[in-house]
Amino acid sequence: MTTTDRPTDGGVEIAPTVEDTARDIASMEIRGAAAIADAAAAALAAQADASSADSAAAFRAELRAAASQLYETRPTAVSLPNALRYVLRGMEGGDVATLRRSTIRRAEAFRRDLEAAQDTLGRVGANRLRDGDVVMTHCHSTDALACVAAAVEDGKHVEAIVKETRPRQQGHITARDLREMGVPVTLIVDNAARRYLDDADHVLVGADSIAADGSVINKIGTSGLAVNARERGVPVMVAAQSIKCHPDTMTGHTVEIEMRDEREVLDVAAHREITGVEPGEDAELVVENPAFDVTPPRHVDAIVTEHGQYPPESIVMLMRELFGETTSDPWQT
Ligand code: RI2
Repeated sequence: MTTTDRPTDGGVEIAPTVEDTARDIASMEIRGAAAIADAAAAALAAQADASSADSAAAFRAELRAAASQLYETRPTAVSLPNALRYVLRGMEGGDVATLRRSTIRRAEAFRRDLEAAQDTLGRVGANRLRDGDVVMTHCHSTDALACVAAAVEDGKHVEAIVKETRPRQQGHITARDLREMGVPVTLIVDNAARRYLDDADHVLVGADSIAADGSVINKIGTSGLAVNARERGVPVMVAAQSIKCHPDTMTGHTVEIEMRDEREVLDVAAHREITGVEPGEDAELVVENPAFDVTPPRHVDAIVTEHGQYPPESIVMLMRELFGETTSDPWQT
């Protein structure tokens, strides 16, 4: 693609990598809060690298437009705006060459820190797992799996009960990753979770966002699992790097829950079978597909981060340290 063919956003040139990344995040080719943040930072670096801006102001405008496009892809995982904010705040310099260098360096630092944070939190989380423990997982979280990986590295025998996680069945990815670690896996349908909780020592999940009051926003079904786990006396452990902390919730904002396409739940053929007509033609059949839910802090035992383990009600202390009072979105200025 030549420079003149490139898609533009409000007259600003957007690099093809940014377009591709935005599309892949929206379609969930790239998914998982940490992977989304990593890809977004890489896309901003690609934008900086590809930029043909002829002034510092034009360069900054390009980066803001790229960040805005990435931001619009999915609303719930705060790791995405946190990544964009981190990279844009590191843009420094009065000329294009310096701006380019600082932006790329900042994106690289973000990606390195992300990986290191996951390793560190994995070691913290592993301390909660004893030799012979069984964890029950929901969806696919690389932060949660890092805890199991570190426990296995420590020589502990860990087994897993893996919920398949409708509608997209990301539990299959979890089962694959765990088997690669040598962890024995029992795969169950979501509806079997309560029955199998009696065999589990921990519920271990990730998070897309953590609110200042300690609420955990994670894949739909997490809150029901946590309520059942509490009733069964099984501790709920949330593995979440600090980039999952949602700064806006410190000032009273709520986290938007993404509603995804109904065809993830009911494909066209199944829809036809039920209604006899095409999707959208029977106004009385409504299919809802929320991607996430909110687990209140009283149903969570510990949030494990790279800064240590927190009771959910104390996570706000970490958030104050990390974010101070600033929660502005630099791509909107
Ligand atoms: P890591 C995923 O969301 C799941 O809800 C998972 O628990 C969370 O992101 C965190 O994943 P989705 O992108 O960052 O599959 O721990 O909708 O990998």
